Amino acid sequence: MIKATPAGSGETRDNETPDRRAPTIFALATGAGRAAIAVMRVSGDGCGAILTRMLGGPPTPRRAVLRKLWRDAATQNDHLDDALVLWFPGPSSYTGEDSFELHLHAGPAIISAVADALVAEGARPAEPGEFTRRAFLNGRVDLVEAEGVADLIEAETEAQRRQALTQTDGRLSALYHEWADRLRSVLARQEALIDFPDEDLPPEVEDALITDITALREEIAAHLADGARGERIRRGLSFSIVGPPNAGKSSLLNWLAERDAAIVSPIAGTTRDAIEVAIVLAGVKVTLVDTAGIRETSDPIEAEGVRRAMFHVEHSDCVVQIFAADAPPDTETTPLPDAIVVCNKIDLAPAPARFGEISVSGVSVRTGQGLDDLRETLELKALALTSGSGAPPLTRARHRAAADEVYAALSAALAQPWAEMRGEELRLAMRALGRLTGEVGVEDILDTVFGQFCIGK
Ligand SMILES: Nc1nc2c(ncn2[C@@H]2O[C@H](COP(=O)(O)OP(=O)(O)OP(=O)(O)O)[C@@H](O)[C@H]2O)c(=O)[nH]1
Ligand SMILES: [Mg+2]
Repeated sequence: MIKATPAGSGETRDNETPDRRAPTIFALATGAGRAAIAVMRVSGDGCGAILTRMLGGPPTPRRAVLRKLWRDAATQNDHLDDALVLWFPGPSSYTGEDSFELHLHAGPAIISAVADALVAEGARPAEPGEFTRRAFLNGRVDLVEAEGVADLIEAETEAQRRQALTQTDGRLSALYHEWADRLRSVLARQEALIDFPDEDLPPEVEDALITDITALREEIAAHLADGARGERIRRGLSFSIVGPPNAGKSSLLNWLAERDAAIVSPIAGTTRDAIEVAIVLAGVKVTLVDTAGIRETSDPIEAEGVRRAMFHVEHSDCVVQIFAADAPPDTETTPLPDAIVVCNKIDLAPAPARFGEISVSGVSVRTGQGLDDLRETLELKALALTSGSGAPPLTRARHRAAADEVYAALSAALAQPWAEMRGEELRLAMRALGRLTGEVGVEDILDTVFGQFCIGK
């Protein structure tokens, strides 16, 4: 017998919709501030009635029509605005519910009068993310796609925009769904092994099962090991500029940032704090960090600056190690691991070709020599840190945690000699994957079991 354990079902979207009625919500879809047009978005069961009250009736679905907007169209009481109206009856709307958009003149008095009228008709202001949350609850998007919508709105750079699109258009979800399909098939076969232990199932069945679990586990491991590429694109990279005092760290930061973000002076020890500036390199968001010159010092403030500089050496995605041509490092000093090494002030003295094993980029921030080449080197580094195989990358800590869990459960399944125990680990993996997209329940697994093996006896 297959035991229909209800575990996991409490984590599906079902528990969020005990009430079938969707209260009507509204929000400005456009930003606040002076503008020509403001778009008011409304969604929920009351939409049809509101359109009747304010327009005299819903217009043709999905067609933009210009209408007079009234507090009460029947009595032609209180003309609010002339608006472009779009009516999206459910379920084929963004939220899956009846919804409409009002393209209003963006005056603050118009917006608040329309909001008042909507409240008078029983609607309430939407919570943050509530439209997309409803889209998820109504099965219009899965969790991963919903997160992609948030990222798309947040996207500041080319790389972030492209990555968010792979999420909203379902490419990342497709990958997770493909894993779920394979896991479901493995689990179904595992259930068969448990249910028919005495029947003559050929040993190849179990061998193929182990092979499939191993293959899926390796694929998830590769996805996890993908250099945190997606998370890096999302939050941006950090590059820190470190080196001895007066090397020209702040000068280089200012040149890359194209503004005087940090104070430059001939006094050694000018920069005492870490100064962060956001720039874009090859379409990737990069936070550049200028740091205090690293040296022995008895000044407690400067010493704290040096400590912070060392922190950034440890925690940056890339370190730009810089020294001045007229004050090259002594033979004891070694380059920082994986650093991009820069020799500045080549207007004063020639740059050495190498520092330890690393080749040196010679520049002069004063004359501009070598700076374009250095920018290109930094762009290539930003690209290298954020590009990978064609597969859509993992983008969030939540996905990483779930994928880690799936990986651990599959590893545990492979280590299990007992079929029953292996089945339990596979179910754990399935549940973790279900949490990722927010949609796999136990019924889902049972359907596949019955469907594949005709167990209905
Ligand atoms: N000749 C020459 N001087 C430069 C060059 N780049 C920077 N300088 C000068 O070197 C001095 C130190 O520059 P900063 O950018 O403040 O150096 P820093 O590494 O930030 O120094 P601290 O903040 O003290 O650690 C300033 O007087 C700059 O004008 C260069 O390429 N050539
Ligand atoms: Mg400085």
